[in-house]
Amino acid sequence: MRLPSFVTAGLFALLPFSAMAQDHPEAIHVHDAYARLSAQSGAVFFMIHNNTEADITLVGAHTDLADKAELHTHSEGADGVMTMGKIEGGVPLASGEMHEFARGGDHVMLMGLTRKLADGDHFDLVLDFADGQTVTVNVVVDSKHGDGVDMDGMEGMDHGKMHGAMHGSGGAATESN
Ligand SMILES: [Cu+2]
Repeated sequence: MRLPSFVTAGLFALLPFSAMAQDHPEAIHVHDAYARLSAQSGAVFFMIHNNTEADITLVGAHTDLADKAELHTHSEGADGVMTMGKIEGGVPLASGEMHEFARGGDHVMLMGLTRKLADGDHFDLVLDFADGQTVTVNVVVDSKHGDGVDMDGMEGMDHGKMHGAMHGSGGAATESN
C-alpha cells in the first residue's frame, strides 16, 4: 500500500520538530539562576550546559535591571589578594560542556541597578553568545543565598563593597553590612 503523498509530506514536516522537542528541550540549558543584589550592584550565578553540537562562547549579558552587565571572575593576585574583573574573551563552552557561575568564581556582574527588587522577585537576564544567539534566563533574587555556608574563604567578603570600590560606583559608602 502506498500512502497518499500529502500524508507522507505531513509526517516528514512534523517529525523533526517533535523529535527535537523531546530530545533537546533546550539546546543551551541554564538552571539554578539566582542573584544577590546590593543597593547599586549585583551578581548573578547559575549553571549552564551546552547541549548543542557546536562549540559556543558566552561573551556577555544584558538586562533591563541594570545599566551594564559584565562577565566577571575572581582571581588571586601575586600578593594573595582576591580581585575581580571582566573575563576577557568570554567563557568558551565546548559541545557537551557545562560551566558553573558560582560565588567566589565567575559571575555576571550587574552595575547600576535600574529598580529595586526584593528577595523572591524575578527578572530576565539575556546571555549573549559569540555567534549572535541569545538565551533568556529567568533569575530569582536571593540575596541571602549561601549565607552561613563556608565559601572557602570567601565568606564575609561583600560583593557590593568590592565592586563599589573597583568600579567607583560609590557602593561601599551605602553598604550597611
Ligand atoms: Cu563582579
